[in-house]
Amino acid sequence: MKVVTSGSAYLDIDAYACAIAYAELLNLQGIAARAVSSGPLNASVSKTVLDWPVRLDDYLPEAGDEFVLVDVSDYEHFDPLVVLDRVVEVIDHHPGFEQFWAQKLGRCADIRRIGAAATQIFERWEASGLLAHISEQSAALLATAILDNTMNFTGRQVTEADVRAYEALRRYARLPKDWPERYFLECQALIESDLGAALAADMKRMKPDSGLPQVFAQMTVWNAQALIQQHRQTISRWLAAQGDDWLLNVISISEGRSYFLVESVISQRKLSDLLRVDCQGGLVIHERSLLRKELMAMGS
Ligand SMILES: [Mn+2]
Repeated sequence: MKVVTSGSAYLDIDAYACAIAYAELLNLQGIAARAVSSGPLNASVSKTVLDWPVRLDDYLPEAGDEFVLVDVSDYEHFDPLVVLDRVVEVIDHHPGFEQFWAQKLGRCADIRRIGAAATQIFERWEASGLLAHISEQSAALLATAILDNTMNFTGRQVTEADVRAYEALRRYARLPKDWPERYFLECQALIESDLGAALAADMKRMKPDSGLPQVFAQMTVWNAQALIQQHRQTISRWLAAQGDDWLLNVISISEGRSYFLVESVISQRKLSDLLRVDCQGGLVIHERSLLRKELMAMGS
């Protein structure tokens, strides 16, 4: 049996989609495969997505099984059920471990800078000649994974291949034209229903010499302006409880912008130095979306 699986901490929709859709392809090609994970799903696997009639397999690997890793290549962070020596294929878009896997697996390691691993799985389907037989659910999962991982094609790592894969998959999935907005608004509603949990899920403490506010939280939503208008007090109160030097970066997917919420004078001074902007008023709108890791690179 080939066990298609991913990371250990949680599965996002890219990992989830890749495992299910690749196992489906292997089975169609006559190779017995199961999509398996022992990790929890994160909020990117939205309620609507969970309602689609498709699931991970309830299967426990046995001695002799082989493993295929999707959307992960860091050997310290893959699912604990994986036996390293029995990994036969790796399909991933995170950098850092290309050399290790190239040496171990040669051409069976496909690690590329691309918007979503789902695009790589789409390419497998296409190359197999079986794309016309992909299930509506797998197509919908892969398409949604591409939307999510590329932030609706506004992210830094988007390629032509991602755009092409989405267009093809959207048709097989029969997704409505406004699916991106519907999907991301659903994710945003989930974030808004428990802001503390969402802030805690992506909050990092910066080193004192980083030039950045000590508490640096980040959130990705469809409409940052609406989120901040409605919830600014709740968010500020929650972050102020973490310390008096904090910053929140809200990435607004529909606009491709970043909204920085920064209310204490000390934090405002740090952000002013970094971005050369006036931070008085506590809200800075940056004309393009910036990721925390980009700001960290600017600070160091
Ligand atoms: Mn991914």
